[in-house]
Amino acid sequence: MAATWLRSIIVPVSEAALVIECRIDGERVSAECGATILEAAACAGIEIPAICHDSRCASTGSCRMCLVEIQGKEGLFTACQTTVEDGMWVATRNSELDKYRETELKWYAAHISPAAFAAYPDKPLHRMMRTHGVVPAGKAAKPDEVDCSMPQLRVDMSQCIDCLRCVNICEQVQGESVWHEISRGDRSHVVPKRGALLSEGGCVACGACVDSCPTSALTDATGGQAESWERTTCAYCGVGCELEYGLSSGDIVASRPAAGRPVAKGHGCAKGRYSFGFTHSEDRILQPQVRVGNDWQPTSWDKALSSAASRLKAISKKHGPDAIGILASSRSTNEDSYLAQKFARMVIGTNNVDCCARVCHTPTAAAMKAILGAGAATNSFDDIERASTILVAGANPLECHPVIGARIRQQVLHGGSKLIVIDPRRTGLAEIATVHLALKPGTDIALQNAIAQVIIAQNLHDPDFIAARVEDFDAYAENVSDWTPERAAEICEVPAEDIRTAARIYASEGPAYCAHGLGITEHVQGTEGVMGLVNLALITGNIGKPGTGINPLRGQNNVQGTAHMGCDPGIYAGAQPVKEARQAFEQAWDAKLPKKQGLHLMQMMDAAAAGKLKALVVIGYDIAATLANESETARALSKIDLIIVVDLFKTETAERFGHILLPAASSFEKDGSFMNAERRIQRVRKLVDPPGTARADWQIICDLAKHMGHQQSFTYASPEAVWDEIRVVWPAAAGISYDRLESSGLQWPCPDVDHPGTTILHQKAFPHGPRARLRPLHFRPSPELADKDFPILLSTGRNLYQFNVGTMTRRSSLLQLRATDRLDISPQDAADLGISEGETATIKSRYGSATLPVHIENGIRKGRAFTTFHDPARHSNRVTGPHRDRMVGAPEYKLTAVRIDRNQAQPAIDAS
Ligand SMILES: Nc1nc2c(c(=O)[nH]1)N[C@H]1C(S)=C(S)[C@@H](COP(=O)(O)OP(=O)(O)OC[C@H]3O[C@@H](n4cnc5c(=O)[nH]c(N)nc54)[C@H](O)[C@@H]3O)O[C@H]1N2
Ligand SMILES: Nc1nc2c(c(=O)[nH]1)N[C@H]1C(S)=C(S)[C@@H](COP(=O)(O)OP(=O)(O)OC[C@H]3O[C@@H](n4cnc5c(=O)[nH]c(N)nc54)[C@H](O)[C@@H]3O)O[C@H]1N2
Ligand SMILES: [Mo]
Repeated sequence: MAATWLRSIIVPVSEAALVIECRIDGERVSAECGATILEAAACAGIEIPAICHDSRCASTGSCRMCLVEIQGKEGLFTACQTTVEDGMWVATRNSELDKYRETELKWYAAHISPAAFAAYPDKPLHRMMRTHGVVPAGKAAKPDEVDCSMPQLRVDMSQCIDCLRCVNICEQVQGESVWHEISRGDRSHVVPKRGALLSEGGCVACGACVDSCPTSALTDATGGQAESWERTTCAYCGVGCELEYGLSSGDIVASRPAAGRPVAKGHGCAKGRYSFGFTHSEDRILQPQVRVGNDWQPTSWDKALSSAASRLKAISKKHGPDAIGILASSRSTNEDSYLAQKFARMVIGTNNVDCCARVCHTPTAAAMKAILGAGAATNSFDDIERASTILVAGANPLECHPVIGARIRQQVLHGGSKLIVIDPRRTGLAEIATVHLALKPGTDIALQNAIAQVIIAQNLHDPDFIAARVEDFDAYAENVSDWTPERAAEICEVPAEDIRTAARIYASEGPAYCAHGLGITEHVQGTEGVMGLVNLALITGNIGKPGTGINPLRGQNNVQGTAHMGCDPGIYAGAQPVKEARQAFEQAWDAKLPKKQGLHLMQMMDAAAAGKLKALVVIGYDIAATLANESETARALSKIDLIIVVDLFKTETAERFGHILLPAASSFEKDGSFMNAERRIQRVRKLVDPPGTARADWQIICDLAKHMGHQQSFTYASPEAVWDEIRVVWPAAAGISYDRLESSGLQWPCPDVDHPGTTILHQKAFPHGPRARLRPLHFRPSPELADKDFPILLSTGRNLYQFNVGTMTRRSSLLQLRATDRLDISPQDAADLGISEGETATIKSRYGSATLPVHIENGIRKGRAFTTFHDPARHSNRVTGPHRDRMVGAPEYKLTAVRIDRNQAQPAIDAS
């Protein structure tokens, strides 16, 4: 059974369709079968006062404010807990109930100070008091009684009425259980666990308790009073949460989760809730700039665009169009990205176009396309709650996709699902896993082969599914037959018995949902690692059904969309191969399009290093800071004659290597759409004007195209006009109109306007036919080996509070929660190296070095280390190396052999 938070929303469609009729306060009300009186009344616009109730949590009925009368039944009933029945007559008000509520409200009002009442007029209890004419009569806290230990949350327990909504939502939605109820004197109190301060209680700044709290006991510490609220899609990761942003005087001042939306279901995370401040950061680029010597000079749009256009034309004339590359931004909209690849192909005349998907999930797209025929998640996030087993491979959703992490955790803790985690580190989900396979980095193929060996040897595969939907099973079975768990155990450094247990659970306790991340893809066998997961799903029948599938947790807000729009050298919009769809696009765009195979991002870097790439347009992507092997990237970039950067900020790439800088609008400052990790297209809405003269990417691309002589094909009235062109060239999105997106997102394929969208792919067949062909895989270790000079295997990734190179999150209060990158090492290595917590150490690889503060982490094994790349000043990528996925070129960020040296300059800090 799904957690309460999700249960109400993820009901089977057939049940939800049953409608009953009742009367509430004399009004005829239709409600869904199973709805409570409170919900039925709310549908009819009748508000029943309720203080302890939050629809995301189980109802406790403890405040008893929502008591109602039911005709023909003795006594009073809590509306939040009583299910409405067909023909039921309910009275929510009468003089007795009104009087009772007023008395109760007065009791609550005795805790509310007049100042707090005035300062937070929208808090539910305050609104209720105003409606019922009850005045505040409590005391305000003394300043030292207010807990501001978390920079995002203000805790003033003088205003707490012990409704326990914070306790419930933290436990039942976020799953962190930070808040606890204790008895003190004659009253119970709510306190953070472990310490007196919230920051000591494990708070992750998701803001759910603030959102739920009916008084001003818990409020946002940052931001201000909103005059209005607007809904849009979050600017950070590929989950695609919808949030509402509070606006005041043309600025964003607050944020809250949007209630009842399909992805986040009323939840959010630290970044969506508290990291919007970058929009009005003082160092936003407000005007185009050109480099003159070592300096940057502001210039007009016209001059900057004219200069960019004439220099691009000159380079193309002299060196040919393939001396130019375009990198699109996965932070931009589908509309922006569609135009970026149209610009590359039609205006420049090259297929050299790519985006950051190259470095994260292009291996996924390639592997899934090769076997299943579509390079995107097979299922939906709602399948998490339908799964009996969840396999999380090389992903850390509690930090990188926090709302999905929270849903997985709820499903495991309260929904009864088993959890298998494959990750070298003990991540938050690994802590609650049924089995945690803490493998040696880079050995997933060996592990997957052993899991398959157990499944087949123990006859746990699905013969019916294999017969109907799978090809080449015998060759596959033959290939894994000698991959005994004992053989893999030695390579992967995990117990053979755990491999057997994981295999048994995945194969026999289905439906099994697989979510994977960069721990699989960012390796020399990255594409094969995803193929390995697809193989396992196919032999166990975990494809094309509810609660199953292969579901990449895509990285940036629109990385799925940007690549799918054709920002990849091999495909046009709709992931249609250049080889097959060129003529169709030539017709649609009325232009001759390049045939030559384009360069992908890493090949562009190679071409630049060889002096062959002469110009690069970089839209919203800080390659200088984020590509692996930073010194090689620098060498390549410094050889490019013209680098045009389109960004919100002067990134490392712009600062060190750029020639023209064009100021872009953020997603809060433009209209458009994003595509999330489950193929859902959602609207992005302009909330505020861009600062200075900044423009939306789609406008910048059109302006540049016009300066290059392409007036007609780059004239659009709005992003909607661009989207309507996309719907024409990409038939699977034809049914997704902006009008339909107004109410809710839609998952492609959605070929016509009456189509509901597709939640599960491959239910009856694959795009290429009824069967998918298994891929036998051979484990070939990375050339990046540990030896006596470089004995520790470093992996790099992320933490909850910062996003990628921190360009946006470092310009928010989240910086206070994680100011810099740190090097996590095992207690054993710390002892061997004589390094204490907080000391700085130098990590040195065969490619470069970086200096970082050390954190001793119990979840890391001896011989392994982990760091992030969120602080550009730390240059973590000086350490990462040159190896790439053998099929699509993604860098091997997840494995570098290093030496760690205690920094001699720093005196040791006594860790005790
Ligand atoms: N807070 C936050 N959220 C983010 C981002 C961010 O920077 N910060 N970035 C976004 C982006 S662009 C992306 S692509 C996603 C990435 O999301 P994830 O893929 O979840 O993130 P990572 O931390 O890079 O790596 C995931 C896990 O892979 C494990 N791992 C390392 N090596 C191996 C291995 O050999 N095998 C296996 N099985 N596991 C291994 C690591 O220990 C780590 O826990 O996150 C997105 N969301
Ligand atoms: N060591 C190590 N390095 C890694 C990784 C790793 O795991 N380890 N992961 C890699 C991965 S998966 C990724 S995706 C990359 C991420 O690398 P980047 O994509 O460079 O990271 P972001 O910080 O997300 O930067 C996005 C840029 O887009 C800009 N921006 C935001 N919105 C818009 C917009 O609407 N328009 C325009 N024009 N610009 C906008 C921001 O200001 C910012 O400069 O890092 C990679 N680097
Ligand atoms: Mo990414």
